[in-house]
Amino acid sequence: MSAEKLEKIFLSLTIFMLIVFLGALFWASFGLGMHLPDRVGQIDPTQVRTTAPFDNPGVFRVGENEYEVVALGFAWAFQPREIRVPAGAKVTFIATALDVIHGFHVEGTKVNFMMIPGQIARVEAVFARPGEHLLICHEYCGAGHHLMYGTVIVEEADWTPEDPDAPDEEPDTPPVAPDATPDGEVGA
Ligand SMILES: [Cu+2]
Repeated sequence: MSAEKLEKIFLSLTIFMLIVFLGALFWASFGLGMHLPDRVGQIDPTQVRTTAPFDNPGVFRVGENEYEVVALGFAWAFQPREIRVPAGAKVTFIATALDVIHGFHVEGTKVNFMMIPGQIARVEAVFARPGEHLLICHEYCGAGHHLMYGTVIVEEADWTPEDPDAPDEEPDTPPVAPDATPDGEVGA
């Protein structure tokens, strides 16, 4: 085979691969909806605890079917540690870190971003099905990195935080009568 022909084959292969890679990029961003977190703003990283909204981390219902999660990452925990939202709701994560760079990844979903001290990250998500997801830090952040995790609990679509029938309101064990002994005998 002549050198010229070999060259043509390699050139065609190169162009073909470039098209494949570009296609993968377009497919990921437009087909799967993957994109970088919005650039929302910056705050003084030493004043995070006293700067709104991070002075009050938590899960807030902000609309009919809209929730806002104000989250903090620090060595080595997330605040809030448990995030509970209904399926199908629009959930906006607003997050930053207190000390070093941490990661915020909700397993099995596209929620995946870095928590950088003072840099505000904002990510919108909709959890389609009820279930429980592990929330993990995926940026190595020190000796306790492997202990840094939380939980995202996706409730049924009709769940609301005020719902008295919500599972988290129910006690795990039935109440025990005050005069019952461990053997089940009623006090004499
Ligand atoms: Cu970490």
